[in-house]
Amino acid sequence: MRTLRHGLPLTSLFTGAATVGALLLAAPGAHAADPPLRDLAAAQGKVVGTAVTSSKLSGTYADIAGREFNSLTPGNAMKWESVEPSQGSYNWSAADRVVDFAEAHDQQVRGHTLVWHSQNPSWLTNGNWTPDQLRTLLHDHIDTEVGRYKGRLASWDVVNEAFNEDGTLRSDLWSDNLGSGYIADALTWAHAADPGAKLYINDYNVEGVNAKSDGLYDLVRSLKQDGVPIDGVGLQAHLILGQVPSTLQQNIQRFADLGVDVAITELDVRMQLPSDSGKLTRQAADFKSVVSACTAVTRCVGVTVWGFADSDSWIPDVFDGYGAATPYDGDYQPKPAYSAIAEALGGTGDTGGGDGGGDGGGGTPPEGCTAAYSVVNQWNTGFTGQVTLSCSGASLSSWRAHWTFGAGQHLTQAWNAGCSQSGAEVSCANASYNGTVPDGGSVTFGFNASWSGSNPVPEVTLG
Ligand code: G2I
Repeated sequence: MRTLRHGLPLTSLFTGAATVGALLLAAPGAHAADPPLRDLAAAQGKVVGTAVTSSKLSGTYADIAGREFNSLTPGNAMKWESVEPSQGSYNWSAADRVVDFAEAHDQQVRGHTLVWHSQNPSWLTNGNWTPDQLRTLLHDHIDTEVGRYKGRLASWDVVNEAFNEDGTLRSDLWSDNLGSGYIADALTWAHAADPGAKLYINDYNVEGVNAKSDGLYDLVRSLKQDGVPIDGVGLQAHLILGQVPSTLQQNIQRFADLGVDVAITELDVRMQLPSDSGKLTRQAADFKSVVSACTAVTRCVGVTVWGFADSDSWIPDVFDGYGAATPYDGDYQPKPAYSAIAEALGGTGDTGGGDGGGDGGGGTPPEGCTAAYSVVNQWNTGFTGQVTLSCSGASLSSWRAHWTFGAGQHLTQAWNAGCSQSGAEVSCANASYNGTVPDGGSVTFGFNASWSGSNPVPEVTLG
């Protein structure tokens, strides 16, 4: 089955439950390290997403993006200047890559963004258009882009950053030429192009109750009253260390009470560099309070971070002397903020020593220990599998499991084990926290893989 566009992938809910169940079965003394964030989030009925840079989707960056998140937002790839750099000439390659990657990893996509004052192509901003021409250009842009991805995106940030800090409408290309009605028009056109996508209006500095969020609130209320297709409000949440608004949850709740969903769409928490352990601890608390504010409100669908690693963040380029704003450092090691997100999503905050690789093992496996491979869920291009190691009358202290994929299947991610694939041969070793399979106990690890044609079940050998 495929990702449900309006909710969570059922597969994630299922694998989340399965993973947690497996951890409960772990050996006494092994600490209950958390499963990936996406499994924790799915078990809460929430989305945990990240903005991604399309060109970076390989290697460790791709491994983390696929393993930890159940939603992706293209950071730049779907903006007008990216998709139509010269008039009538489209380049979808970066955007397609994100959408393809998401589908291969059973992730939602949040489209970003259709109408904005920034990152528009110069042919558009330098043109001398009449209002009618501009309206047609905007309509055609929305129709073309939303239509291209019809049925594949969960949501769209249709209108981005439409407000001034005092809650009045921003003066820009759109409002200056088309009046305030451009917002309702954009939503209506997007809905016509993909009636299934959830349509959002998205802004920054609207996380707490303030003049700007009041302006947004009034607009959303009147759009709802007028029957304009608006489904949600995006609170970007580009925050400063120690400055999570105290009214965040109250603000989320008041939008929810208008009958729209709320998403935290671009969370980061910047600090003055260099970072130190005190700042990282404070940052973790900030991440935790934002995610907790979302989990506390039913209609808050989830939280997306604006880049998961400090090396992929916009902050140092724009705020001189600031950075370290994301949950992973520049070497892709999880920071305290990562554990804090896990905790807010119901986990223990124990990362189990990081990136999940096992550390060897081997030897002849004792008789009495067996491995059972099963396909937990399968969709048109991929599947989730799991392997359960069980011992009876014997035990394992560090283990490896091997199999051969018989029909071109290819591993894309694994959890609760470190796995690699060479040709058709897959080899998995225990993570740091689940190397022991006690007498009478079991350990389960899981993986996602691609398939086509057929997906036969291989035999797994231990040792
Ligand atoms: O500015 C932060 C975010 C605020 N809310 C809307 C988001 O769409 C916005 O994202 C950022 C991207 O993360 C940056 O990557 O938007 C920036 C532009 O406002 C993006 O920066 C631009 C650089 O300024 C350009 O020099 C660069 O060519 O990214 C471009 C593509 O890499």
